[in-house]
Amino acid sequence: MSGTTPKMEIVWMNVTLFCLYHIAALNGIYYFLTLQIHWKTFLWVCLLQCLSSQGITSGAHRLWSHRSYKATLPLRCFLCFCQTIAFQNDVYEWARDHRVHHKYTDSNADPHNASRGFFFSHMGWLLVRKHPDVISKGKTVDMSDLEADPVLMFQRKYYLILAPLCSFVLPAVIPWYCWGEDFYVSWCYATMLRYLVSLHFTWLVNSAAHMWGTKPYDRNIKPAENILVSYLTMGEGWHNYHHTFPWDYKAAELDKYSGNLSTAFIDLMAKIGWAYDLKTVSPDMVKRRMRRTGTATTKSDSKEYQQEDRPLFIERYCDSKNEKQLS
Ligand code: ST9
Ligand code: ZN
Ligand code: ZN
Repeated sequence: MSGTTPKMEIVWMNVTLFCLYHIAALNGIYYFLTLQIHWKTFLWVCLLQCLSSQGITSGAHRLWSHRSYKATLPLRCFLCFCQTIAFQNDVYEWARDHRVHHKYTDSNADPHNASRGFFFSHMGWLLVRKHPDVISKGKTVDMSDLEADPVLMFQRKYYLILAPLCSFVLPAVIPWYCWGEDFYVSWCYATMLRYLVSLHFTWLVNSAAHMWGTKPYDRNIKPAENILVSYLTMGEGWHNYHHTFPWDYKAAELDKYSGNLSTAFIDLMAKIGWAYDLKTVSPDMVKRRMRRTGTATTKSDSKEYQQEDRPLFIERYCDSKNEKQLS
């Protein structure tokens, strides 16, 4: 992989669109703070947020990018519909970028490389042409499983009609048509503010959760356990765990639903038989990995690690700096 960063080519169309979105969303905040939103519109936006979040977390992320569980056709159709409401690119493109992100994390081949700073990893990467390494390394990622799914191929084929309809038109038209919300208020609040909140929450996983938090599972990587991001994204901020064990459908070690509503959703789907073959990691494997590569948090942890795993550690990471952290 080349270590250099070529001159960035700004995509002015995207810069303009995102500026306009933010201006409309600020209007949405104004209408909200001045209590000009109908209570039914407020509930409508909560519903859309829940649906689109599940489309991203349980759908595009845990099901399609990582194959951490399997889903029946009705669940795949439902999640694909929810993911379309989120308007974060079609599932195929979303998962392709995400697989490259995991394979080449925080390098030039990572679409939202966090080594290039907070803004780039947050939203800057959507305002410039991709680094050539993203495209060349991305070609090495196998996408045949998604290409074989007719639900996803249908979404991809009609995405430019489906996404604006599900994410922009219907969210604004329904409050106006069904309970007489002012159309401009509905556009700014139910469409633009909802969309931008959901985008910024998602982007925080790529920016904040790659910069701030603890690293109990692997201290040698940037992704960290970020509680705030976890609560904002229904369980996607336990990012040190997720990058260490990406195949776990929980995307976190613990079974707690409070900071991980997407796990609750997948468990519910498993109860009714729509989700199956849920993959996870045994507590023993997690513990062994924590001792080997995690950040020892107590003195006894360090001692235990030194007795049991030290030779293995030295063999893997012969680095005096890392050893110091544990002594
Ligand atoms: C958005 C996505 O916001 C957010 C994703 C976040 C992921 C977070 C993950 C964290 C975990 C989950 C957290 C969930 C939390 C949810 C909580 C909710 C509350 N491999 O892209 P192009 C090739 S989207 C292989 O145009 P440019 C390919 O041949 C926001 N090949 O590159 C492609 O053609 P095609 C809305 C690749 O020209 C061709 O290159 N969307 C790969 O450099 C051209 O690709 C937007 O705003 C690859 N990875 O343009 C759209 N990539 O596709 C913004 C590309 O036909 N995007 N190729 O196969 C764009 O305008 C452009 O992509 C660009 C780059 C300007 C950014
Ligand atoms: Zn990540
Ligand atoms: Zn992931």
